[in-house]
Amino acid sequence: MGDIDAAAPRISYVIAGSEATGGAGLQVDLRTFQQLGVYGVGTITCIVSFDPKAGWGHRFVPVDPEVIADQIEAATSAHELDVVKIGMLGTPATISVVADALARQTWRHIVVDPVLICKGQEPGAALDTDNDLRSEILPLATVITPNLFEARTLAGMESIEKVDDLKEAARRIAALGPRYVAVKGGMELPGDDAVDIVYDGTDFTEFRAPKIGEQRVAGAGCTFAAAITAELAKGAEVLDAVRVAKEFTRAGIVRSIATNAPQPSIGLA
Ligand code: PXL
Repeated sequence: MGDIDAAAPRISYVIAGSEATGGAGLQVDLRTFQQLGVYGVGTITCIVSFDPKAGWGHRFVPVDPEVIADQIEAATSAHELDVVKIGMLGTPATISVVADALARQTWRHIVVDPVLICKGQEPGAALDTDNDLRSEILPLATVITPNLFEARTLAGMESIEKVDDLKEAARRIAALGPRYVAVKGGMELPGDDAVDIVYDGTDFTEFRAPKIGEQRVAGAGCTFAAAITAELAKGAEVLDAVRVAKEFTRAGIVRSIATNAPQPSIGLA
């Protein structure tokens, strides 16, 4: 005890929102890092506290941009960080401070989970946030992991109903600058399987596994992107990281936890 561990663990960094029930956001990201054997460091961008008195609606409070910058300064000064996941940012001011901080060093991998909306926000503010995310953060990404809603929004498509639509969305989102696009079909894409498509600008790789249950599970998207991040931190190639992340997320969904909130929460894989 007391000695510095020469074989220190790999570190994964996450910049994301706190979700107070523990079912999504930074809490899920850090649990995922831990389960996959990497040391997690986190910066909080906003605080989401669902309101049980009002149908579990979103209450959203952004963290002051200066406090976000301070957290990033502390984390990046204490550790040699080179792999980061970006989760919910929430406001144009947050996007701007995070984009500036990311530009201050080189990163081996930036994984972006493009969390576009929070129901507690004004629609106009949400549109500005989407546009800034598209122009300031997406081009920096090694991997971006949109769900169907986010893929429709980012690709400007009215509907995504089959695997070919996932591919078209991936193609259009790749044109915004990320190196790999992993579009998640999830529960919503019709069919018996949960299908994900990864596009590297040239080739498509399809991942599929039978759907589990009928209900969306909170935190699955956060887990998927965090697991990709952890695997990349350990040195995996992107497609291998996605393969592990899909299996890991599926295992968490199988063990999802019933809560008093409307959706079950992802469990430990
Ligand atoms: O699952 C998307 C998500 C990500 N991050 C935070 C959230 C949510 C959904 O509620 O609250 C902080």
